[in-house]
Amino acid sequence: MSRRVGLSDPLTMHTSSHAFLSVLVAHGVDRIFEVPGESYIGLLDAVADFPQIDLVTCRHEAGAGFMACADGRLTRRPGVFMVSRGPGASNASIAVHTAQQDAIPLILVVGQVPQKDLRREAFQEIDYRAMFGTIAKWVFEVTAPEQMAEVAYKAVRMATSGTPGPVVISVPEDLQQQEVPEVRWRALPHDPLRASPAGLARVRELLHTAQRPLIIAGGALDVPGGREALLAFAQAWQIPVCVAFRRHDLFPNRHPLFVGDLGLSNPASQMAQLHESDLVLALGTRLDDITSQNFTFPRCPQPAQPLVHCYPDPRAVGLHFATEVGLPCQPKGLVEELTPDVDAIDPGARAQWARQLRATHEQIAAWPQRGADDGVRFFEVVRHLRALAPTDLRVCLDAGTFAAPVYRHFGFDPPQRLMAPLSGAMGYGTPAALATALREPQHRVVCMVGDGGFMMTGNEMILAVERQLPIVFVLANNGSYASIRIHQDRAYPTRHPGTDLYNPDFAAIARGFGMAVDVIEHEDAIDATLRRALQSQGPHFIEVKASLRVSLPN
Ligand SMILES: Cc1ncc(C[n+]2csc(CCOP(=O)(O)OP(=O)(O)O)c2C)c(N)n1
Repeated sequence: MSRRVGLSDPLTMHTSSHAFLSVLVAHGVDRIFEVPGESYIGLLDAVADFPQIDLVTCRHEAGAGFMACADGRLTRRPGVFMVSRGPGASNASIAVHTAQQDAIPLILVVGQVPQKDLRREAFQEIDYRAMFGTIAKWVFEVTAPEQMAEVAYKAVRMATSGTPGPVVISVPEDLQQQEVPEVRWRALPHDPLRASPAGLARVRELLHTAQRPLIIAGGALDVPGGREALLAFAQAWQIPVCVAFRRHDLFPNRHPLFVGDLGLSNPASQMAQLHESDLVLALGTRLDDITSQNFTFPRCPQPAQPLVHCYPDPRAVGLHFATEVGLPCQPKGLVEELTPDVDAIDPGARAQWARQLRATHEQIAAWPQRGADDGVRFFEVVRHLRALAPTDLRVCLDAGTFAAPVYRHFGFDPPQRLMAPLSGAMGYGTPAALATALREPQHRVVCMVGDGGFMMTGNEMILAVERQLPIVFVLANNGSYASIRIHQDRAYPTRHPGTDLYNPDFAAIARGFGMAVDVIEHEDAIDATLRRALQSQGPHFIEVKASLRVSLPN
């Protein structure tokens, strides 16, 4: 029978919370984001006994969750965040959804009402299995203190295996501080999933005969060495590469074989060309609706050309599309095995196909010329940033139309990185930048956010001041939820209720936070301001008085 540990017990006591945290630490967890709540002060108290855990106190559970999402994406270990029951968990749900859509390993720990009150609709009670049932990979409510170590172990395993994703652990407050036996559990990394010899042989055959092959590169290639392996493979076989939705940083965008991204606004003429492909190699992508252009490319369910689909989760391979070869394995290992020592084909044969796709991409990616008289054209800010960008820049984006020029024109070249939510969640950008700067202090981080998204989680920016993180925050202030206004202008052109924004003095807010601040009101100030900000030792906030008209349809 377990015993509750009280305040007078010696600190050496090993509690259920210690057991839980020990297992997380053994699996590499070294940072936890949190907004405190009385429902989990037992767990929170135990964190103080783990000096190797950096406890990051946040201002809103969505902010904490987005930070954990970004951290999980960068480390490929579960990002961990802790929140209070009911209201805290409700605020946290946006991050659970983002982790699911973005395939990010994430562990959300929620304090729960005491066991004796469960299912009596006690104060702030929620049944988390029902609440998160469809957006989390696994939801578990602890029923005995001895389970805590096992639960932590399974949470790591569930979050990181197959398609990575979110796990939710609910811990009743009376189960957090019981004495339990010490645990020393750690699973060593599993063997990577490999393709079968028959599968490899079949793909080689297809590679040799195809005349217009195309690679669609997805997030499962975002592993150490994944980008290099993809580049070597594409070059050896002379295959053009398209990146999946918001995965621009997987392949050097300046490379002649880079032919664009599959996103929200691919022109019909470009898609018509891509449909001409006679072999599609979908490597490390789940072929989601946006990447597959609403399940039209490849054609669903029977593609017009042979489809090779490789993803390290058997449930995702060929889920929507009939495959010629389905490979439930690591795409990095696959392309390594398929990359011969010498060039495999005569580059001349496929050059015409690649040149044609590349020319179309270059047209689409050319910087726009559109004029505007109602403020700074935000694409000019993006263009200057591109010119000044360090080779290892991290660009963290919120959701909004201000980000469109980044996706379309910026042109990432690894090791530059793009951190953007596949879920399209507003409020992601600022917390993601903070988590990125904490995890990768050696790299320069720029956050771009709209006036709408900034008012959702911009408050988390105080962490950059507290820890002196040299992040450049660029706020596009166009006085509107412009992305939605664009939709209104197309569907209901005569009016646009609900999308105008009455804004505060953002510069004054940032100054109040204790940051260096600049306001860009004219385009001739962009270059000097960005240069100054990129040199800054601490956080730097730039408000751009942005044109609204330039983003709206003509
Ligand atoms: C949390 C959340 N709420 C609502 C939306 C729908 N939405 C997508 S973009 C957008 C407007 C973004 O406005 P802003 O941040 O000002 O950027 P802009 O589009 O003006 O550049 C909205 C409301 C969303 N994606 N996420």
